[in-house]
Amino acid sequence: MEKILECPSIGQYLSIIDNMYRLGWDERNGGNVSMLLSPEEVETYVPKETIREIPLPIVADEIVRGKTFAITRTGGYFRNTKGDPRKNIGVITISDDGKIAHLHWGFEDNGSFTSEVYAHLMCHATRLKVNPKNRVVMHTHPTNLLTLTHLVKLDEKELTLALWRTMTESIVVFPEGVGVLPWMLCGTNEIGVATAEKMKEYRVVVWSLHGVYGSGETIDEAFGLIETVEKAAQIMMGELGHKIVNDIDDEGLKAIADHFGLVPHPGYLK
Ligand code: 2HA
Ligand code: ZN
Repeated sequence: MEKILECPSIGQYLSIIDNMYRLGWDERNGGNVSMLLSPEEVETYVPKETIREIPLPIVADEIVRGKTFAITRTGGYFRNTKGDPRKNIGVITISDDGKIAHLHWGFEDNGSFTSEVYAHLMCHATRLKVNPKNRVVMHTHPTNLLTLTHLVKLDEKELTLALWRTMTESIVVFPEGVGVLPWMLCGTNEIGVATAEKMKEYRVVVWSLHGVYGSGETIDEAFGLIETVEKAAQIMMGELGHKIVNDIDDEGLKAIADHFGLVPHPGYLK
C-alpha cells in the first residue's frame, strides 16, 4: 500500500466520507472535506515531490501557507471516494505566496480540488486563528437540517434555541449555537468570506437551502458536531405540525451548561 494510505487520519477521513454518503447526506458529487495534516504526518506519509501545480482561485491567508491538506476532488462522488482515494482526494501544500497548491498525491486523471476551495481555505484560516488545533473543515447536505431551512425562520438565536431544546446533547455539543447564512450562490468567493466570518463565532454554519459547514480538531469531531445538529434537526422535523408539550426549558439548558462547565451563547437564555 502507498504510504499516504497508511496514515491513520487519512484512513479515518476516508471512512467518514464513506459514512456520510451512506447517511444520504452526499448525493452525487455533493459535499467536500478538507483536513490539515500535522508536520509529523507530512514527514512520515506524504511524498515530498510536487507532481503538479494547481493555481488557487484566491490568495490563501498567511496562516495556511506552507501547510498540507487532504481535500476532496471537484466532481468526485463520496460514494466512490473510499474505493478509489487516489482519484477522489488530493494531498496539497499551499505555496509560500498563497497562490498555488503543490499536489503531492492523488487527483489522478488531471483532477483538481473542490469548487468550494475558497470556503475551505478561508474557514481553515479563521478557525486556526480561533483554535490552533483545528484541522478539519467539512461541507455536506444533511437531509433534515437542509429541509428545516425551508420551514423555519432563518434566525440564529431562534434556530439555536429550538435545536438546543430538542435533546440534552445539543447544548453540550454546540454551546456557542449555530451560525446561519441565507441562501447564497455556492462555489464563490462571497460565500467563502461569509462562512469564514461566521466561523469566528461558530464551528458550524448552516447554508440555508443547501447544507452545512462544520469544523473541528479531528475528522470525528467535525462529523460528530454536524451529526448532532442533524439529529436535533431530525427531531424538529418530526415535531413540525404537532403541538410541542415537552421540551428543555431555559432553566434545564442552564443546568446542563453548568453541569458540563459550558458557556452557552451569551444572551440566548433568560
Ligand atoms: O462539491 O457540495 O457545494 C459539491 C457541493 C457544492
Ligand atoms: Zn454543497
